[in-house]
Amino acid sequence: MKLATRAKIVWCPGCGNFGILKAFKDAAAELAEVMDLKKMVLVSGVGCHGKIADYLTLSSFHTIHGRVPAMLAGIKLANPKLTVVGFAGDGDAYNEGLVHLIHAAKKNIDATLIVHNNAVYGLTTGQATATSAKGFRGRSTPEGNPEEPLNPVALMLASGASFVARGYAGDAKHLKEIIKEAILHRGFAFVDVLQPCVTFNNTWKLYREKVYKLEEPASFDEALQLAYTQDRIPIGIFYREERSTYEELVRVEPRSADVSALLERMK
Ligand SMILES: Cc1ncc(C[n+]2csc(CCOP(=O)(O)OP(=O)(O)O)c2C)c(N)n1
Ligand code: SF4
Ligand SMILES: [Mg+2]
Repeated sequence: MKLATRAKIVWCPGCGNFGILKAFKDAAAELAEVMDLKKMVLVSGVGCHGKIADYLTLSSFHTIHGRVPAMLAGIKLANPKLTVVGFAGDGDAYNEGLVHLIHAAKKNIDATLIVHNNAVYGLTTGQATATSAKGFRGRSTPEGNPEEPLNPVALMLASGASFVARGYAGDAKHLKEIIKEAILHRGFAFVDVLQPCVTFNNTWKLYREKVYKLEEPASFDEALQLAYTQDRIPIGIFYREERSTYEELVRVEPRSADVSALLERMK
């Protein structure tokens, strides 16, 4: 299946989003051997990251700012047979829509969420987000960001996500493997991706120096400890567990009889 659309890619040259697009495309191409990509639905949020859905031929829904996790939950509840994958920005997921993110993890919605974490509001030209570094100078913080950044991996572990990972846009091969595992995971799979924004928060050098790959940790406590690693930045799968998904607990059944009756009435 051809995955690239004819849409012109409008991201700035050198943007980390290119690595995420490549990793996802390669993951989807490999997953096509074991699943029907026509039953995959993508959801993207508002921001530079949101354009990713325009560059992929898969079914997609471009939702409003911060609501990617809520859309994933709604789509999965309406039709549990679909595989749902969301792309959100850090401003989108960790500021505007943080409550939706926490509850999707808590409920263990069977969905994957990939967060393009460039630690800046990119599309609106460089304001600080929840993950911006202390001291970050941008449009809303000309004197330097006074806050400490949020730790998304620790937050998702504490919120109950059953798969928690961090990838790096500069290592598309490694990220592809994480994305494949996340999509195959049954339950809420969260992937925070370190994504340099060359225009408003160029972190390529920092990540090149600090990122290292993890062995998969054995326990929740170990994962939490790793989430707080200082000085270096671990990437890989921090934690995964098997537990009932929200859809299973609320017993959503495809209501085929009702749908047939409805279609009959519409004739
Ligand atoms: C409810 C709402 N608030 C604010 C905006 C304005 N807005 C559009 S894009 C954007 C920044 C998006 O930043 P992020 O989610 O980090 O994505 P990025 O552009 O960095 O990929 C904002 C604040 C909006 N469209 N809707
Ligand atoms: S502004 Fe930043 S995030 Fe947006 S396309 Fe350009 S480099 Fe990428
Ligand atoms: Mg951003």
